[in-house]
Amino acid sequence: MKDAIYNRLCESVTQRGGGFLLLVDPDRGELAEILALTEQAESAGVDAILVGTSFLMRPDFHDTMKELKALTSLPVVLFPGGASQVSPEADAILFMSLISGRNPNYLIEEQVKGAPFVKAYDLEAIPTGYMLIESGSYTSVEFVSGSRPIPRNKSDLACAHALAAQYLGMKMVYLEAGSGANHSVPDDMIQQVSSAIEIPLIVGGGIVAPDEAAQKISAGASFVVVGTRFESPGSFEKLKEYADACHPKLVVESSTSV
Ligand code: 1GP
Repeated sequence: MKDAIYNRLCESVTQRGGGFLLLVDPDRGELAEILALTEQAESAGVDAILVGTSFLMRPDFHDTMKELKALTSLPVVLFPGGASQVSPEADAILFMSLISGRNPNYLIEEQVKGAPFVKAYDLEAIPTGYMLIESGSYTSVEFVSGSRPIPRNKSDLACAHALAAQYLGMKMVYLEAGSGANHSVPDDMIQQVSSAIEIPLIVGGGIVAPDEAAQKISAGASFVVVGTRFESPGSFEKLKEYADACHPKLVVESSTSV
């Protein structure tokens, strides 16, 4: 199996001390503005673009993917809510199973429907254990997936799920509070899960400030994902602030070199 994008992402964490992934949700916000921001993402320090949504409503998703791919040389990685979001334009796909839920549709059914397309499009698949964490609001992913989140004070349960993902051979674990969540994944849970596993940990949902992103990285997240913050007009400066916050090694290097 191909692993160039996975290796590039891991390398980035080794060199920069963490990674910052910008999420483009094709169904949300002012798409034209988000695409314009995508164009500046590489120079702002973003490590990769994720594209996906819980429930796709745009009929022109594949055209949007084409447009987005033409705007950036960063890896474009699918973060699909289902098999209909597998696109030949992407470089890779987080091939996820919603392991915190017990709904067979999101544990294996959508994956079986999508797998032949991943092969046909020759996409790099990054097997990822996706876990929904209670976030103080009823999120789209919770509604669409028909699955209940892990309680936010039950880090032991989160660790057991993350370990199961690792032992099943998954290459990443994603702790998801849900897009636009009231509360992001607790730092304590991030600490415990990242100590328990040996594979990279992605954390997203409800992260609304660069300081908060930095906190998730210092708690043990390998990558932070931010989407909603950039759906209302974002800026290059703001994007760079988040990227810097997620790259503690780069910040230390640049402050010691002056
Ligand atoms: C959602 O984790 C991502 O799947 C990003 O969440 O939109 O809240 O930044 P936000």
